[in-house]
Amino acid sequence: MMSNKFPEGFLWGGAVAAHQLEGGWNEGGKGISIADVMTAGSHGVKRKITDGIQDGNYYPNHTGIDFYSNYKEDVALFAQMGFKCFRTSIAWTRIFPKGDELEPNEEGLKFYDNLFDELLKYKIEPVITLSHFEMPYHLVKEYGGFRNRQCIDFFVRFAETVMKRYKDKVKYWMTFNEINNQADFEEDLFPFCNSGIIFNEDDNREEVVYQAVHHELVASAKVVKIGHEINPDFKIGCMMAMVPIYPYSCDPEDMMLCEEEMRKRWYYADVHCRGAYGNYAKKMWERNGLNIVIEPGDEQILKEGKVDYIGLSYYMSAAVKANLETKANEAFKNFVKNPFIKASDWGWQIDPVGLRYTLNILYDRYQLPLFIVENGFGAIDQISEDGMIYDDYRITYLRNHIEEMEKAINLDGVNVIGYTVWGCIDLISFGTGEMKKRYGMIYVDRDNEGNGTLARSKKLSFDWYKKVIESNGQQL
Ligand code: P53
Repeated sequence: MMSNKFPEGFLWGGAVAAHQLEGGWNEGGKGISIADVMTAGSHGVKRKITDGIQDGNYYPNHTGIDFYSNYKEDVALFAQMGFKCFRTSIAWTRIFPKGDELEPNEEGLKFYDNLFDELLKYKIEPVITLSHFEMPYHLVKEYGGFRNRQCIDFFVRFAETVMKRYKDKVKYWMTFNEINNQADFEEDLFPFCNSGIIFNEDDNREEVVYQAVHHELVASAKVVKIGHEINPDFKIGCMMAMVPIYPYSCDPEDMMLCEEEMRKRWYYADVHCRGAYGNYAKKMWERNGLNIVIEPGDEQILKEGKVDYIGLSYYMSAAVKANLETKANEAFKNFVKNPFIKASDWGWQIDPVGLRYTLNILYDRYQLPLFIVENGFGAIDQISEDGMIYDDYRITYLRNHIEEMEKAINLDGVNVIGYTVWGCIDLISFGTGEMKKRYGMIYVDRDNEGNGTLARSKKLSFDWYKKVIESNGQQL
């Protein structure tokens, strides 16, 4: 057997986001977040964003899986699996319920004190995303979300407050989750969740989004700088949704299109990691006639706020083809099925080798430590007669991806510092709001309509992952 397959101290663990599991949406002084006005959808049926909370709608994130009251039991299960780290986010609305207050909500701060203490009790390192799709809804209604530059200050105040408060409890931070999702601005969901943007009919969507993105990149850079002043040991990262794009064929046009699609990821990562926009970004503004306001001093801020590592999610790859006659839709017009790989029930194309490829291109480009903070398999789980869930398909998915990550580390020399399984405990799907799209190694008794006891139980993957961690990745 090979030894030292994974570096010592490798951060194995699980990942979640506050709004997808906490529930307690109006408890402890919490304000309404953007996730609280999103209804449930399903594969092919979009979630609705309602104008405030309206009677007669089901809002799955209001209850989540009630981690808010159940966190001790859940953390104990994570500890049983041997987690070295646990990634979650801080609900901004627990700390600043409306977002524009000057003083934080002590009860919200206390909740995360308790959660982090509970994790640290088991030597589980908290890994914290500051904004995972949940800005205060008040900032959306009153300020227009991140299209408004004032949100930079609100975000910085929030970040500074929690970084000071938890400076001895949390070392790993990330600023904005999957900041690049909003590159698909034709969809309402992504700009809303990333930036709190609700479009008006006469908006130039592209300009509105890239302006908001600029504000977020400035806010992120400011927070990186301030964070390092609060505690020089902090590791502060960005977070990228890495769906690598392949050219459908060796047609040079396909290759060039692929390059252009990849810029929808590099655009963000370049600023986070290199401290400046890429050459192609400015050309894109020019060509598309976008007026992006960059205030004096912004470029300096970006330069001084480069991240320490890159957090990334990886679920699937995609392929593009030039000169397609029929286009899927505006946002994904050049996308085609990859005939070499299979897709999940939700159409996500499963591609473990794509993870090795992704780690390589990211590391080559930025030479920064990489942290895979999301990887996992959303599937419909069946409870067997003996009460067990035999999720061997999930084990296969995770094993295949971990094997490719191992190759990136040992064959390619990529510096990967950790790996957290997305939705280690079943939770509300972000994209569809469903419960039945499950990722967990821990089952939660709750269905799409909100029925169920919320009881927790272990799936087959629970003991499997425990062994993976115990053997530091040698036993897969
Ligand atoms: P759900 C698209 C592509 C890659 C990751 O997603 C994505 C998305 C958005 O659907 O989102 C991340 O729950 C996100 C999590 C989310 C997870 O992937 O739609 O950071 O909040 O739950 C899985 O199956």
